[in-house]
Amino acid sequence: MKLNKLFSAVLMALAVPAATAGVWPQCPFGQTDAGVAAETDAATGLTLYSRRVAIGTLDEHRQVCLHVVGGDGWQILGDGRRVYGFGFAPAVGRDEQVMINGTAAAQFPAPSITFREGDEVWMALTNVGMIYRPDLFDQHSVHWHGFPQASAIFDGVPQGSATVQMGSTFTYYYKVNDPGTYLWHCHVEATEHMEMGMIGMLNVLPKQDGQSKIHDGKTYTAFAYNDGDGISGYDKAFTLQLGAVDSNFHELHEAVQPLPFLELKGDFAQINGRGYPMTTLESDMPQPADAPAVSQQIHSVVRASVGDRVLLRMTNGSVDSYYTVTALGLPMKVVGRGAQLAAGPTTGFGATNASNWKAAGARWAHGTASVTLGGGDGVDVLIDTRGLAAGTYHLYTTNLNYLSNGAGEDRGGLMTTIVLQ
Ligand SMILES: [Cu+2]
Repeated sequence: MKLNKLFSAVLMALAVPAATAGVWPQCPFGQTDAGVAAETDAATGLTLYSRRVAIGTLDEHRQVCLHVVGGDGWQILGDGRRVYGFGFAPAVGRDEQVMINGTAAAQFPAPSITFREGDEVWMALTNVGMIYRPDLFDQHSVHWHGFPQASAIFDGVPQGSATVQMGSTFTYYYKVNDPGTYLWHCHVEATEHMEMGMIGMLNVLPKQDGQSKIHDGKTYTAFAYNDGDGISGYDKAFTLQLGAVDSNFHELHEAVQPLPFLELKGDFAQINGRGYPMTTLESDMPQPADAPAVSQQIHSVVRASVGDRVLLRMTNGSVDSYYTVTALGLPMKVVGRGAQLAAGPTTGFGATNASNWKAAGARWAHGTASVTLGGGDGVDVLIDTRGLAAGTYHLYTTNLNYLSNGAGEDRGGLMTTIVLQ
C-alpha cells in the first residue's frame, strides 16, 4: 500500500512537470490576437505571423514571428537513391507535439523565408534531436549569413553566441534593415551541418517595393534593392539555391561520423535540394521511407511570360564547390551581389575617394552570359525577356562534371528549365 502510494506520488511528481514542460517560442503577440496576419508558404508550410506596430521613434513596421525545428531526415537524390541528412523544418503544433511532428521531418533545403525591410523578427528554433543518430547530441543554431545582427548572441556562431541543445527552444531576434538575397544556416559544426542539409535561402524585400519606377521603358513596383531608379525592378522573382550532396558522406552518416571533412566533395549537384530532372517536377517529389512527409518541397522551374523581367535570386550553399551557371539564349544582367545593389558606396570613405569610385554610388550592374558563385555567395540576376521567343530554355552549370547524378553520365545535377509562355 505504502509502495503503491509512493509509486502514485512519483507518477504525480513526474506528471506535473510533464504536463507543464513544453516548447516555448517567444513572440510579443498571440497568434490569434486581433490584427495578426498569418501567411503560410504553399511549398514548405512555414507560417509567418505578423502585425503592424509603431513603437517610439521607429517607423510603423511589421513584427514577425516564426518557429522552426532542427533535426534529421531523408531526401531522394537525382538517381532515386535515398540518403540521410540533418535539416530544418517548420514547427508544427504546440509543446511536445512540436518534438513529435519534427522528428525525421527535415526539409531539403531548409525552407526559403522572405522578410521585408523594417521587420522586427522573432525566430524560434527547437532542436528535436537526430532520431536516426541517437549517439549524436549536437546542438543547432540559426545563422543569417552576411547579415548585420541586432546582437552577437543572435548570430548563431557557437564560439560567440547561443546554440540550442536537444529538447530546447531558443528565440532569435532580428531587426531587418538590409534588403537583399541571403542564406540562413546552422552554424554548429558548420561544414558538416550545412553539407547535411541545414541551409536555405533568406530574402529581404526593400522598402522601395510598392513605389512606381520607370526603367528602360517599363514601370516596376517590385525591386531587389532600394535602387532609386528601378534598375533592379522585376515582374517575377524566383529563388534558386545551388548546392550539392556528397552521397558518400551522407551514407556514412547513417552509421558513424565520417572524417576528415577535408575530403568532402559533392557528387550530386542540386538546385533547391534536387538534381535534374527532379528540379523540373512541379508536382510532389516521392516521399522518402522513414520521413513523415515529402522532404524536398521547393521546385526550380522558372515560369514567366515573354516581356517579363525575371529576377533570379541565386545563392551557392555548397561547402566545397564553385558553380558557374548560364542560361543559353537568355541575356543575364547582374544587379546585385553579396546582398548589395551593384553600386559603389554613397557614404563613408569609398564615396569620397575618387580613386575608388568615379561618383558616389557609381553603378557596376552589367550584362553577362554566366555568373560564378562561391560557397556562401549570393547574386541577383535579371533576365529581360522582351523580344525573346517563347519556349523552354535551360539554366545549367557550365562545370560539366556537375551535370550528372553521381557517377552516371546521363544528364542530371545542376540544371533546370526556364519556360517563357
Ligand atoms: Cu545544426
